[in-house]
Amino acid sequence: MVRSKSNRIEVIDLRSDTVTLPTEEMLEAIRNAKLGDDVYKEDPTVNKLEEMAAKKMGKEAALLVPSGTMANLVSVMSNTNRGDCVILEAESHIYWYEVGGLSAIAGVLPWPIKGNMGALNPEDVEAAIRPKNIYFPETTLVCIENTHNRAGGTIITPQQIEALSKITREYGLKLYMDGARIFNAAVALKVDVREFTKHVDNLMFCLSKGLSCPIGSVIVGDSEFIERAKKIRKMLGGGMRQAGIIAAPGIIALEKMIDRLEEDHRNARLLAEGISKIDGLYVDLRRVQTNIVLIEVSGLGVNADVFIRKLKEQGVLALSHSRTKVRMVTHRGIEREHIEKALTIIENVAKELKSAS
Ligand code: TLP
Repeated sequence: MVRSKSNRIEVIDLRSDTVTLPTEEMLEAIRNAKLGDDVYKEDPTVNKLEEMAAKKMGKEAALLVPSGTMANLVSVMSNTNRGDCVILEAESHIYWYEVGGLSAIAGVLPWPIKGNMGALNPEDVEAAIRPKNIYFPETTLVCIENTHNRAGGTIITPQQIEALSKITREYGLKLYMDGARIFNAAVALKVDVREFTKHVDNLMFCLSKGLSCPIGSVIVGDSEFIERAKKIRKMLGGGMRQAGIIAAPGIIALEKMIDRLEEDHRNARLLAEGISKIDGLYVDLRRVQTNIVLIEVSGLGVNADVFIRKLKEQGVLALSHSRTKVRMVTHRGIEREHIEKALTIIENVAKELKSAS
């Protein structure tokens, strides 16, 4: 069991960076936010956040939405017509974790392609574009994810995006980026985020992950696309009224929370390297590029759920990635000291399970 200096029982929550709580400054900003009705475009705080986000991403306009899932759905719908074919990575969040909204609501045909560490190969994308004929749906959109969650927080580099954009432009398709954690990618490569955004037509990023906001994601693109997105957001019930209470911490996130992501990456590296030394556990260190660590536990003779349950009994929380893989994510609530404590617990649990197998 983990105990803090004051002997309180503490949980080390490595399930996701979505568990981060707002800072005191964010709470204060919520309290003091100037508000209005955002459906009438009259919330000054939302307007300010959207302007900041568009500028930061080097695009014309932006739109605040309640969640990353809604951002992806609205964006897919704004980029396509019903019946279109959408190329996306086979383990992308849109395909895996968004309750099939792509087919159930957007009415498009997902065309998944296996990537390499999350990155789509341009030749594979080109080969997957359906030729125009009477039988085939029209391929109109390619989606990428950056960083790639299920691949382990891997970065799709600006060069890789540029190579894809050459194909999408040649064939007249749109290129969309689920950039839920795009600032993690930018901080890790020490480049301006626009290096990633300049080759895509539009994207979304999340405020409510490593950036620590309680709610919110932002869609960014050209003005025409954002106008369409606004209407679709309304149709889906995502038109919000005094949404400045969501935008206010978002402004602080963009001003102050980006650079500190580096600390999460350092902690993830520390965690990954520590775990890779533990008998029975395996981490592919090439994939540990940002704040996600994937751990293969089959060497302990158990599945992911058993390992996660044992860790939880000792106060360390993690999520299942697949039958034999466990995911841990670092974030603002996790300090170096927590990583050191977690490593001791992980090692003890691994020893116990290995000796029993
Ligand atoms: N991901 C969550 C879970 O849904 C798995 C997490 O804990 O990582 N795109 C990407 C790449 C994401 O990782 C997520 C959230 C979303 C979109 C959706 O964001 P929300 O949770 O705000 O709907």
